[in-house]
Amino acid sequence: MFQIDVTKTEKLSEEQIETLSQMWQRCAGRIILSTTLAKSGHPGGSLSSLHTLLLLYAIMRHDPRNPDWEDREKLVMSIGHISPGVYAVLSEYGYFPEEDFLTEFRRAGSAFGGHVEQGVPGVEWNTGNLGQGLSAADGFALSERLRGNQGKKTYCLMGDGEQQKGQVAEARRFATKYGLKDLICIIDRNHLQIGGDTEKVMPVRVRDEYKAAGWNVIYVADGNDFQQVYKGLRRAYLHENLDPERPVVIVNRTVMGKGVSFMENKEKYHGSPLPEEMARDALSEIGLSPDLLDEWKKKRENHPITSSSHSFRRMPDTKIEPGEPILYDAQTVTDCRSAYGNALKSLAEANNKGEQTPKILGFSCDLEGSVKMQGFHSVSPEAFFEVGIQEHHAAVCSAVTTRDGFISFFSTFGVFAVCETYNQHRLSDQNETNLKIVSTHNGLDVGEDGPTHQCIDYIGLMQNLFGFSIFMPADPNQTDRIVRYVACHRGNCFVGMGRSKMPMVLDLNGEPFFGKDYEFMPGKADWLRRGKPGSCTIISYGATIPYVMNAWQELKKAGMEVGVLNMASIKPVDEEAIVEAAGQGPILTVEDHVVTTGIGSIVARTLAGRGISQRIKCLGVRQYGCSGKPADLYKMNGMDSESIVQAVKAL
Ligand SMILES: Cc1ncc(C[n+]2csc(CCOP(=O)(O)OP(=O)(O)O)c2C)c(N)n1
Repeated sequence: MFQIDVTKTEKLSEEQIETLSQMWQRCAGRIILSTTLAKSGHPGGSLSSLHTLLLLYAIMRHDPRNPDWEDREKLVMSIGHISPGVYAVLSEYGYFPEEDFLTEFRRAGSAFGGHVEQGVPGVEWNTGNLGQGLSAADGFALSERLRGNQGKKTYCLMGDGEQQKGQVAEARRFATKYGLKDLICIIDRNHLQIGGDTEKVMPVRVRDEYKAAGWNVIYVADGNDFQQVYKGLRRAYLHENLDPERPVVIVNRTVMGKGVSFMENKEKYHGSPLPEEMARDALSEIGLSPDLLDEWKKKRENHPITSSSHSFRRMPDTKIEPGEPILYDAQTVTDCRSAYGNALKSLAEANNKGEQTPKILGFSCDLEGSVKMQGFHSVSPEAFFEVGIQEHHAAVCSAVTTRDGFISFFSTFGVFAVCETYNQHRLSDQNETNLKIVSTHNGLDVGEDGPTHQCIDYIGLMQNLFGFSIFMPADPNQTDRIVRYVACHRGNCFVGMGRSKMPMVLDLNGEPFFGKDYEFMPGKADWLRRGKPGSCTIISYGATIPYVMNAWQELKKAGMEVGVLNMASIKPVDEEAIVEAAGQGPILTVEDHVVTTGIGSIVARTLAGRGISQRIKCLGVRQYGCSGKPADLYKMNGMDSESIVQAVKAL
């Protein structure tokens, strides 16, 4: 494999340049072939950044025969659309045969997708949603720093149009604040994006912005010249005449479509392949046979898909000690977020304290006190990250660290943890991360802060993300057990809670329902109260449970013994319990959530899917809330205890 030792090689030799030029020729050919054969794709940026890509893999520590090698350095390809360039170079370095790429690019079921994905060996992070890559690189660089891997680099290749995204600024600041000095970012400054000249679409003073954020800035006047690009990379690697404590950005001035005269400096080729005739001309100009096109066309026609878009890199298994559960007694009245904070602190004590490298990380966005992360912070200061009001960055960065084996908790209010950052979670989910979103302040239960702060669509949104579980504890005891459960079990999950203090859920003997022997099980609902045969069942979760329990009491007084089913595990849901409830009698769902997209619809879908006919009434949020006491807001929406009683009586 072609490698250059930057510590020993001051400048490229003629021979090295010759080798690189030959590699360039083959890769440029693959870029043209793959996009023309697929009749789609992004050749322009692939060609403008090809010199950089070839040199990056020459200086990086990596092993194509073992893409999961623990000691490898990582490169995040923030501009996922230049997949033809990335696949061309990875195959050049021996990660897979060029045939796999050229015959499968953009075909259904193949790993060689239109934007880079981890299914392709050598790809570290799926991208495509511009602006998230630097956050991902920050996350990988942070993991290295936490492991004490001083000097081990993390690289990120970005576009210049991409610099317009606000999240890039968030990631920049984070890298400076947390001293990610081994992070090297390269910007492909071809001055073009889909809409044309970057300065016309939206001017960005790229170098000034990085400088202002405290980064070292290197400018390479010709980013399509191997010697110049190498010098820039070497200087960044060695921090030559640079602040050794700061990350480095290299701005490479390049040419879109470089190497094919009729593609150069044309924004059209950002995302358009060449028609076949022009592709033949391009191959000739590159110095390759134009016949290659027909040869590969034939091979592509006969080639079955052999790569798999789901063969992801292995993720380290981290053993987490659940610690001693905290039991809140029958008289305690507290909020679930305090129980979360206490559980997280106890997890830090059991897993981070005295360890050289912490296992559990915590990320907050200027709401440490409100989301109760202070305990975790005090026990484990090195594992706590105050990201500021930069939720998009926090969501991605925290998720990325989990790919390196950390168990990361990301906590903020529901509107920021879910609504603000939905697309970030979506991409992390596609990257099969292991993020624990613990979100406080959900629902009308937020109260006086009003509708901007009342997240009423957390289930509706999070249930769309295939890899996420959704858990909504009914009280502080259940919160404690759920938090410990999610810390110890792999998978993305959302744990949501309201804001208010609440009483413990008690059994008929007046003891905590989620007592000493309680263990949380996903997909298992809790019968808080069993109803008489033929009676109605109230299905609810989270902040409405105290209201439901009051209603149960009132109904009992009136001689009606209804069932109460707590659905703490919304996804996966306990279908059998729903079926059992429907077998008893009618169902009333009660939730602090938009009434059409929460548990009510899940129950209806479950029963309809099984062909079970039963009456369902759904109580929930029917319009944006307003400022006020949660109890008053519940009353306004017809979901307070009295309304629940009335609804049951009417069923
Ligand atoms: C968040 C987001 N918005 C829009 C797009 C659509 N898009 C794909 S590439 C691109 C332009 C990127 O420009 P640049 O970073 O300069 O890359 P280059 O054109 O040089 O390849 C846009 C707007 C996207 N992928 N992500």
